[in-house]
Order: sequence, then C-alpha cells, then structure tokens
Amino acid sequence: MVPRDANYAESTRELSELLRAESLELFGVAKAEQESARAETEYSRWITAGHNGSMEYLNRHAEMKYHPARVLPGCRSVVVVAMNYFQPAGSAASGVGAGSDSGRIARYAWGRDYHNALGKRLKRVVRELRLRHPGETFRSFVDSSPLSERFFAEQAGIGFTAKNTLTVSSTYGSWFFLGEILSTVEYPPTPAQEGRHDECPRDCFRCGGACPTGALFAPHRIDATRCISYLTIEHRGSIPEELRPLMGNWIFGCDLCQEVCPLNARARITETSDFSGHRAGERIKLGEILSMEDEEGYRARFAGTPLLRPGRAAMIRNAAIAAANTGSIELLPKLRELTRDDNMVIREHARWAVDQLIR
Ligand code: B12
Ligand code: SF4
Ligand code: SF4
Repeated sequence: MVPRDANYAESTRELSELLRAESLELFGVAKAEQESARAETEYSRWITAGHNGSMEYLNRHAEMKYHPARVLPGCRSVVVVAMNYFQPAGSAASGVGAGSDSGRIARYAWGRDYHNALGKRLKRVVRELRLRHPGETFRSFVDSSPLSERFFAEQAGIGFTAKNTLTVSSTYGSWFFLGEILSTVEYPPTPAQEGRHDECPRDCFRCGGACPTGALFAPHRIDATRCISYLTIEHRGSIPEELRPLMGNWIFGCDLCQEVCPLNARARITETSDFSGHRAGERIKLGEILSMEDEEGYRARFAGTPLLRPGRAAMIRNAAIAAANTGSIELLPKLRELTRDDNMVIREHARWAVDQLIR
C-alpha cells in the first residue's frame, strides 16, 4: 500500500515510471476534494442556457462533474494524464491534397481513435497498480468521464484554461488529450507552481475572431450548439440553415481556435505512432463520402478512427454542406442522386447543397 504520508517524489515515482513506460510523459495529481463552487455555478449556468444542445449526458453528469468521490467511492486523488497529438498541416500521408473538393478533418482525428490509444495505455497502468496495491481502488477514464477533465487538469498543474476554453500546457500548447486515473490512494498533489504560471495575453482574443460561427462568443465562453465540432460530430439531424454557410469545408471537428493561438507556437510533434499513422488523414474527398452506400462500408473504411462516431448519414450531411461551401459543382450529379436518399437528413442537406450550387 502506498503510504498516506509519503513525500511527493517518493510516491509519484511509481506513477511516473508506469506512465513513462506507456510513453505518457506529462501528468499531474489533483486532490479529489476541490473548492469548486465557482466552476459549478458556471457549469450550471452553461447547462441552463442550453449551450450543451443535445448532449444530454452533460446535464445528467452535473452532480458528478467536480466530485470524483461520486464517481469512485472513497476517491482521494485524480491523476490527470495529457497525451500529445500534434502534427503540422500537410503531414498526413493518406490525406488528399488541399483541393476545393476535399473536406477537412480536425487534427485529433487524423490517426487512431484516442479513446483506444490513450484508454488502453491507462488501463495497463491501472492493471499494474491494482496488482501492486491490492487494498486500493483505481479506475481510468478518457473523455467519457463524467468529470470536468479540464477543471482537474488545471488543478493537477497540467496547464491553465485559456480563453478558447481549452487547457493549454507549457509543453504541448493545447494539442493534447486528457485522461485520468481515479484512486483511493492519497497521492501528494502536484505543487501549484508547476504549469499554472501561465495565462492568455491580456489583449488577445484571436480564437474568438477566428471562430466562424460565433461559438466562442466571449473569452472563456462557448456555445457548443454553434461549434463546428458539435455540429459535425455530436449533433444528429438537421444543422440550422444559418450556420451551414459558416462551416467552410470542415466535415469532422474544427481546429481554427487552436490554429490561430500564439500559445501553440510551443507545440511539439507527437511521437505516438497511433496518431501519426494517419488512418483517416487530414482531408477526405467529398465525393468519396457522398458515395458511401451503406453503414457497413462506412464502418469498414473508418474502423478504429474517431470518424466512426457520427456514422454515414451525418458524415454525408457534413460533406453536402462542404460541397456547397466550396462550390464543388462537379458533385452536383451525386448530390442530386442523394436528394432521393431514404434518409431524411441526407435528402434535406443534399437539396440545400444543390440549391446553393445552382443559384
Ligand atoms: C462536451 C465537450 C465538447 C463540446 C463542448 C466544448 C466545451 N468547450 O465545453 C464540443 C462538442 C463543442 C467540444 C469540442 C471540442 N473538444 Co471537447 N469535450 C467535451 C467534454 C466531453 C466535456 C466538456 C464539458 O463538460 N464542457 C462544459 C464546460 C462548461 O465545462 P468544463 O469545460 O468541463 O468546465 C469548465 C468550467 O467549469 C469552467 N470554469 C470554471 N470556472 C470558471 C469561471 C469562469 C468565469 C468561466 C467562464 C468558466 C469557468 O472551467 C472548467 C474547465 O475549463 C470534454 C471531456 C470531459 N469529460 O471533460 C471534451 C474535451 C474538453 N474536448 C476536447 C477536444 C480536443 C475538443 C476539440 C478541440 C475537438 C475538435 N478539434 O473538434 C473541440 C474544441 C472546441 C473548444 N474550443 O472547446 C479535449 C480538450 C483537451 C484540451 N487540451 O483542453 C477534452 C478534454 C477531451 C479529452 N479527453 O481530451 N467538446
Ligand atoms: S472548434 Fe471551431 S467552431 Fe468550435 S469554438 Fe473553435 S473555432 Fe469555433
Ligand atoms: S488565441 Fe489568444 S485568447 Fe485565444 S486561447 Fe490563444 S492566447 Fe488565449
């Protein structure tokens, strides 16, 4: 059992060794019990304003968001782990060129699904910790956690919450995933001075200026229902017509508020082959997406990538919008065909795209 009063260096050495063995270099520890009144108030205002849209689980998770002991009874520590996924534009081998008939994919999805890539690493660490400390409980999460990962990342000294609402670290910028291990072990928290010494330049709000849909409507404030990431990945059904022309050629997620951020000058290229394997790539031909005939074909094409999440119909919807926004008139025959598709969402977006292209 890890001694409850062990000093910082001693009791984090084991964590550090196990995480490093999984190529996870950046982690920090936060106490499970935190002063969270302000964050909770902000969170409930956010939900009440409807900024979560159809992500109903965020409402259901509200009670747990800042209270790890409600997720793992007896939880004393949250070990927050960051995994770098940055690759510069133009580096995705399987991505097609930047032609007008291609749709953009957010960086985090160019390679393997991070839920697997980071999830399997944390699971192996947890398995080892359980063997070594049979009296204690350990549980890992990636993204699916009902906890506010960024809140605990900040408490664990990983970085600070920037005006684009993302956590920025002094090592990776904002291009990293978060995952965590909840434990009944009382690990000493990472000292506050490590990683929390930074903030956005006072006069900067470049991220807000670059956000095409106005989702980042004020510093630290995001309306998820206007965010291209939400619209293309999380949202099912029809995309509001007034937002469609603002979405450009993004067909899966969006990176604009990170690409313009001066703090990302510190980004380093990922060494994780999972993300540099380019399974989905940086861009995909819109014609390829529009021609996907069934869910099985779609699943086979994007197996193991985050692109599985929205599924075929939502991706065809996204590609139809991008085709209209990029003036891809060569796709008109395909889009006309899709106006007769069985799926109502596909039909409606194909019709809209045809109207945009012929007017
Ligand atoms: C829902 C969700 C989304 C939504 C909402 C985004 C958002 N900014 O909240 C949508 C679908 C839009 C989205 C988009 C993206 N997401 Co997302 N998302 C989540 C998820 C599942 C929950 C976040 C949440 O609850 N949001 C609601 C807000 C209100 O709560 P919160 O951010 O957790 O808590 C904050 C408030 O309490 C606030 N707060 C506290 N005190 C105060 C005081 C004041 C004055 C204010 C204003 C706020 C405030 O600070 C807390 C920490 O930031 C997390 C994973 C997780 N379980 O946490 C990933 C997560 C945040 N997403 C992630 C990523 C990578 C993205 C994208 C970059 C993907 C992409 N390229 O398309 C974009 C980025 C868009 C953006 N600018 O945020 C990463 C972020 C990593 C990082 N470095 O920060 C996470 C952590 C997933 C992961 N495991 O790696 N996402
Ligand atoms: S991801 Fe894109 S749409 Fe969403 S807040 Fe950032 S810039 Fe705006
Ligand atoms: S663009 Fe400027 S304001 Fe926005 S997150 Fe980066 S440093 Fe902060």
